[in-house]
Amino acid sequence: MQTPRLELISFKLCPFVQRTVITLLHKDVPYDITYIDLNNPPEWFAEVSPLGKVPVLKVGDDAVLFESAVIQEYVDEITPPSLMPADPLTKALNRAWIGYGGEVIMAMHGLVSAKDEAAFDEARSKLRGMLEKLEAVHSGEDFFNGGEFALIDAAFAPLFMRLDLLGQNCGLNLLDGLPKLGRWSEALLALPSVKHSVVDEFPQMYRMMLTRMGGHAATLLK
Ligand SMILES: N[C@@H](CCC(=O)N[C@@H](CS)C(=O)NCC(=O)O)C(=O)O
Repeated sequence: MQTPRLELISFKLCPFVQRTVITLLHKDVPYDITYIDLNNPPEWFAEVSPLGKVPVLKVGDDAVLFESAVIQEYVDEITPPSLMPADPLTKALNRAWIGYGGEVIMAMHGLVSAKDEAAFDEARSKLRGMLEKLEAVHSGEDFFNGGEFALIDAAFAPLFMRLDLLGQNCGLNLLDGLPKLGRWSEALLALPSVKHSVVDEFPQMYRMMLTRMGGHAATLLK
């Protein structure tokens, strides 16, 4: 099956966009990418993006998809074989945990944007509690379901890339004592489709973003 023309509207720092890029790279799907600055979006963006958010995937001439988990599944479905588990129950559970992954990403955003130490400590324990829930349901192998990379792994990799940077830049080691997630993170961050899913200057941009946010995390920068 020939894939339609795909254009991804991206913001370089967005973890939800990155889910899509990892899926596209992993499946070797040709696509165009257009970067916007979400802090100063171009006028056309409001017309294209139904909710004013990225990612948005333009498909062919007219269609527009939004919501990262839905975009990931669409890309996966038009490029068989699927990266979703075949068993309906496992597939449904993966979808549920992918949804949870979005909440974990937002909790991480809450941590890096927390204004003072008290808010930061609260956000850190919330995030840590969410990570512990994941540790409890993870396979313990390289990937969420076992030894095979699946769509859920693409959905979580952006989280681990940022947790890794928070460790390097701020000394925050949120995966300490969570061996399954530690192994998962290592396996994901070693994949070419994950490594190449962000621009080369991403680590510097992420650091600058922490500074710009001016929250408690910025005071921890080394
Ligand atoms: N649930 C959405 C979340 C997307 C999202 O929050 N994107 C952020 C950037 S990382 C955004 O566009 N924010 C702009 C806004 O909320 O106005 C998804 O999974 O695609």
